[in-house]
Amino acid sequence: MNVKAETIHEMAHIVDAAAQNVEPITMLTESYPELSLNAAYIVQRASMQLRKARGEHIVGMKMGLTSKAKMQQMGVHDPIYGHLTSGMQRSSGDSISMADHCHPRVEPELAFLLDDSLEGPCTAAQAMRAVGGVCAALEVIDSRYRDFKFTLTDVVADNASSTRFFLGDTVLSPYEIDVANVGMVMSFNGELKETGSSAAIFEHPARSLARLVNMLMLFEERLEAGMIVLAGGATKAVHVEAGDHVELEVQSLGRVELNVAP
Ligand code: OOG
Ligand code: MG
Repeated sequence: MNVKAETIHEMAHIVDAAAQNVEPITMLTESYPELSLNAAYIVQRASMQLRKARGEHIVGMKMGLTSKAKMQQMGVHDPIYGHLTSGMQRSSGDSISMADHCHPRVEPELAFLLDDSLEGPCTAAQAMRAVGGVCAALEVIDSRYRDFKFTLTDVVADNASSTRFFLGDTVLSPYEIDVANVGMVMSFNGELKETGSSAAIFEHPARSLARLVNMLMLFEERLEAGMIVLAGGATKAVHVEAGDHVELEVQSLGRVELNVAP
């Protein structure tokens, strides 16, 4: 990494301010062409420090771009991870406000609740041993980049577009359901929008979890017991508008919903 610490902090402030002020920015790689993928992950961590300084704490992590549908939609073909903070977490049925977002989209997801810590190297099977519960999840993403367009490096620096996430109330043991292939139906205002299966997430969402753990090895980090991990959108993300009611029904795991304030 040959980007100066000072420059890392400058970039972290830029993405953080864009999120706080709800003002889309041009891609960091346009102003900082020297930004590498690894340095972008350092910018992501530096931006989490800014959130921590405001009282948020890390509650988990998310994988992104883990399904073909998502990769095609964004034109980015490598999986990425981001951090989830206490400030991003909402309960099923809560509302988001358009005023807090540039151009929000929602994604149907599965969440893993970890009973044990996990460190790499690790396989999907080993990763599943640490999972105590699985639940349905809706993730709201909101790129801080203009027109929701970015390179792999840019989206990583922007904490993988994370903004809000909602977990369903039904938590089952991973042994009670076929995690590899649960059906997912996402509706807007009672009208069907996207259907899919957890199989779209790396063919098995546990592979997404293992991939995350292995990616964290570069930073000598691990996942801690109690963390929430979002495995990635099973379908493409769909933009929302004021007044929308979004509902995700996941086979065996029930429903998770959110409202976009009118
Ligand atoms: C990046 C975040 C992708 C997912 O589930 O694939 C993501 C983006 O598309 O803005 O959260
Ligand atoms: Mg997602």
